[in-house]
Amino acid sequence: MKEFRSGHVSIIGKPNVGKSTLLNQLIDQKISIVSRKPQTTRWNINGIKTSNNYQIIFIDTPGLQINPKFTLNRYMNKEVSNSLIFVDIVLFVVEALNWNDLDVNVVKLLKNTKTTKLFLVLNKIDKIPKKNQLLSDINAISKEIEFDEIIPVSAIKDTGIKRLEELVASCLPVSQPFYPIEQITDRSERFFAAEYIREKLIIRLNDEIPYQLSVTIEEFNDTGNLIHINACIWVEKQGQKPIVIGKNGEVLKEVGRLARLDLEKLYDKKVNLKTWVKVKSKWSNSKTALKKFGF
Ligand SMILES: Nc1nc2c(ncn2[C@@H]2O[C@H](COP(=O)(O)OP(=O)(O)OP(=O)(O)O)[C@@H](O)[C@H]2O)c(=O)[nH]1
Ligand SMILES: [Mg+2]
Repeated sequence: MKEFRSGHVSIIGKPNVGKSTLLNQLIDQKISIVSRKPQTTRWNINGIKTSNNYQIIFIDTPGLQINPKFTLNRYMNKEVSNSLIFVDIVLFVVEALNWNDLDVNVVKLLKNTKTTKLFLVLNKIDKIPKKNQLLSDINAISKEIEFDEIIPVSAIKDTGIKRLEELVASCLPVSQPFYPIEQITDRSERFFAAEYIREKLIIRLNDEIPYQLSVTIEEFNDTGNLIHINACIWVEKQGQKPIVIGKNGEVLKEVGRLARLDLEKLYDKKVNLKTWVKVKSKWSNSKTALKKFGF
């Protein structure tokens, strides 16, 4: 019989390169929220993939920022460095043909970290018309830091993902699984409720508002067939409250409806979701507020 392999794999990179999309594709389930705006992910999220021969614990992380100004952003960067402690493999995700200073910033972190194995994952190759363009990209990136493997993928189109998974699994140490085989994440049902609401808000709202809102779950009551959820959306300024609520409450209603549909799929139960909007001035720079919001 083949020996069972198991280990931890951190997914890191600058904002918006598709780390969360990749995690969701790798574990065949949407657990990490995704949007076309940078800085969507705020917390590390474990996604667990178990097969007959291996268990991989993938850690999705926030996009690494350069010189973050707010406490929130510093905490997000700290999540990235925390994810690198005790991992077996690091997946450095970049967007094909879009290398810039933000990627160099990630290289700096990697050079200061002792990693066992480093894979370069070139994502979004579906956007590249001529695949030979990738070669010069790979050559340029390889000058910055040395990689054990280079894997071009499209997280959205599911191209190269199986190969990536198998390569990762073959490099893990022989070990018993860390989690029960049916478990797909270490995060709670409450966590996903807050995250899905935040995702719908990010997608719906413009300008700076997505960066200045946070969601807390004030009540989560599973009655068997139905889950009652009361959620509070926190904004930084009084003027943001009517924008989040919308004319006749239409924004909040639509956000609530879309979040509820996703949550019903995830829990496989009916959900009754109520949302409120409250103001907490300068929460993104307050350690006390950030503690309440889950940091
Ligand atoms: N064309 C294309 N778009 C992709 C691919 N993967 C992700 N995207 C898009 O890229 C955007 C960002 O995706 P995310 O998965 O949220 O990126 P992220 O790296 O997790 O972003 P942060 O959490 O903000 O750091 C979204 O609009 C995705 O749909 C891909 O393979 N091809
Ligand atoms: Mg993300």
